[in-house]
Amino acid sequence: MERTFSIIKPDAFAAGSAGKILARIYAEGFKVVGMKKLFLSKVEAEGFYAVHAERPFFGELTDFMSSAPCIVMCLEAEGAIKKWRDLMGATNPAEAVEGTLRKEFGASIGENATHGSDAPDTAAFEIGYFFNGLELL
Ligand code: 3AN
Repeated sequence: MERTFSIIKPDAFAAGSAGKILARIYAEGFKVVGMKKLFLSKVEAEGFYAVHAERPFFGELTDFMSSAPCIVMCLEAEGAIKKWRDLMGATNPAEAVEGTLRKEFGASIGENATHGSDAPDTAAFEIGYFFNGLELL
């Protein structure tokens, strides 16, 4: 079993899409090991996305992620990292295939409904950024 980290981003949460996204998560066979609703501060969003600090969209990205509440989750499944990224679809919703979450719920490359870890090391960092061990029992 593998764990990954996911976010229902502020755009999808504000649009009332969290329930539909959670239904897809369960339907695809993930176990929701940890889950909480948060309203990130700018500093918390910057810490989470520190790997993107030099990218031109860093300010826009962290403004957006701290603009409204979101839901953070730790998901568990066989091959969870790839499985969740496949379910999310391409970063740019315009390029995401039919049936993916970003295709259905994403509006733009910045406001793309969901986040998912891209590798085991980033999953470990991201899960640990938001959850302690007791919250993942
Ligand atoms: P992914 O989330 O699919 O792994 P990354 O790691 O390339 O994509 O980008 C991290 C996040 O930064 C994306 N989820 C997206 O919200 C945002 N992002 C990426 N590229 C852009 C861009 N050109 N303009 C605005 N935001 C972007």
